[in-house]
Amino acid sequence: MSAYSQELKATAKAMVAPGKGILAMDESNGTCNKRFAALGIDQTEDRRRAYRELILDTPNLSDYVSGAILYDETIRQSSSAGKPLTQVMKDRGIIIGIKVDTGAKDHPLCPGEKVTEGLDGLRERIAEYYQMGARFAKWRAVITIGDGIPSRTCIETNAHGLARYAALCQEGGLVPIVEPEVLIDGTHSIERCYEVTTETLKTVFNQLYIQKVVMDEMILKPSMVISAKGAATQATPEQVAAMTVDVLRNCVPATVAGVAFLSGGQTPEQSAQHLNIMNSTHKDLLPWRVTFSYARAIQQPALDYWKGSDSNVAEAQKLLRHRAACNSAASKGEYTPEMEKQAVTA
Ligand code: 5MM
Repeated sequence: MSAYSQELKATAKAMVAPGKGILAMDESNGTCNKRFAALGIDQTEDRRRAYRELILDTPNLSDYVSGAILYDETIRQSSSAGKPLTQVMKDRGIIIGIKVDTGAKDHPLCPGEKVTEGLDGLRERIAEYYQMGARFAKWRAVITIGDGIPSRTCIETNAHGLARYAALCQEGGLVPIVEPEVLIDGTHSIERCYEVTTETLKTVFNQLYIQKVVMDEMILKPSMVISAKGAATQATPEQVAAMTVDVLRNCVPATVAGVAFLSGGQTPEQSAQHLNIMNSTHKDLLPWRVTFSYARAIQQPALDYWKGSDSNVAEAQKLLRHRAACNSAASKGEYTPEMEKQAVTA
């Protein structure tokens, strides 16, 4: 048992408090720069800092968001006024989270597959992040569906990595967000996604058990069961919600503190709609709080509007808050498509 056990349980509970989700803003510099480049925004440390300040200093964001996942560069940065961004978060009532994996690299001997790295020195990095105010962490593993993949090797390696990471986090006082993402890329059917997500989650929870990870001191961040982007037939929102809930019920212990989905390339509206159906139609089947931990599905409209210009900050913050509000409603089963049409005035 971790010396931090009571604190971990309280943090995990707060992360998935009713009406709250977790904002993912832990894009590595490479990913952030790619998104900036697409909009003609300068790919500099200062613009990344300004963008992250825009997000974290959004008024009333904590009505909808419990915590935010940062990248290592961000947790060390300060606002334009010289206030550490971690202090901005504390002042705004947002729990500090940190991405601790060092990225998905080519999996040896498994063509087309990835293994997430970052275990070396992780105990020491966790201790430093805890000192800096972080109270939860994230590690993302990716599983690719394709011709003859995923391999059993890839699923096992990634599940083992996730479990080793989660155990180190709990030892060091950070609630682990365990993120096994089955990618939406490709042409596979929703049935194939169901099959692969089942095998992945069963393997991940077996490894978490072997590594003694405590269920009510962790959050699962899964992908939804969905047709691939290039699939000839696209499943309906009702099918996505029903099959996702079915997989979770078959694979995830009821004692897990919460489930917070990634959006994985779905549009902002789809991400909200799918989450909403799970929390309305299937509400009585869910033993956990089921919420969001989206990045693109919350940030994209704000980023598109901001375009790197300081004069656009206030309007971009409204767009960000609006998406957070839509997803907060979806986490309670109260989202309606009409919310999308409402003037963004809040
Ligand atoms: C799957 O990506 C995570 C959730 O984001 P979406 O809701 O957009 O799918 C996200 O937290 C991701 O792990 C970060 O953006 C970091 O990604 P990179 O590729 O920069 O490590």
